[in-house]
Amino acid sequence: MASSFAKLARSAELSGRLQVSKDPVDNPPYDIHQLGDAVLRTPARRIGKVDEAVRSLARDMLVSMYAARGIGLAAPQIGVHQQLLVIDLELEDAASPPLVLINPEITGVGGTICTYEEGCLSIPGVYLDVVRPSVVEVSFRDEMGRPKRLKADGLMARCIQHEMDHLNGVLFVDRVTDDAKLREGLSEKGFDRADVRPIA
Ligand code: K1U
Ligand code: ZN
Repeated sequence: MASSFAKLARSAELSGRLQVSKDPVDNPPYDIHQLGDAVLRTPARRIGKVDEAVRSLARDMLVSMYAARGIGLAAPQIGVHQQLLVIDLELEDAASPPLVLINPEITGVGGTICTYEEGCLSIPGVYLDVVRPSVVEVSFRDEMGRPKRLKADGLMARCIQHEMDHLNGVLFVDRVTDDAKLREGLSEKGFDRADVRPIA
């Protein structure tokens, strides 16, 4: 059985230089902005050079995401308008490296059009059905600036599309078609329906 240290070291090796603990901390580096805050509606800019500053930001985003017990986080959620997002579907597995996507672009969608109940760290406590393609292909740079391609399905495909929406100033509630459920879900948690920008 590998020790925790060995698992973390392997994780760091696999994920470049982004070794962070997945244990939630009490004082994360960033607060997460909530629905109604204009920063969530500002499109993110492409990142030029992938350097230590970008890796440091990605590290801080991961710590903030683990603290909030999320599986994804996009830079605009912490008020940073850069095309950077992090995803980790294996919160309980220290050996499983997180995914860092820089300047991601969707190069294809497929599978079926499926419905899934989404949540968002920027709209805590609200979980509503959203319809999206079940498979997505994405090109991006990793934390070392290496060009990558990924074909994802299931929760990973869902999370990539949700996080990429954040980079364009779009929130999952903008895609909810059941307006009664949307109003009810938002008002239960004290959010304002007027802050939703429905996708045409
Ligand atoms: O972008 C975010 O705010 C993160 C969001 C990602 C996401 C969740 C569900 C569907 C699509 C995208 C979250 O992590 S919300 C928290 C959540 O739903 C969750 C947390 C831990 C385990 C499983 C789900
Ligand atoms: Zn979100």
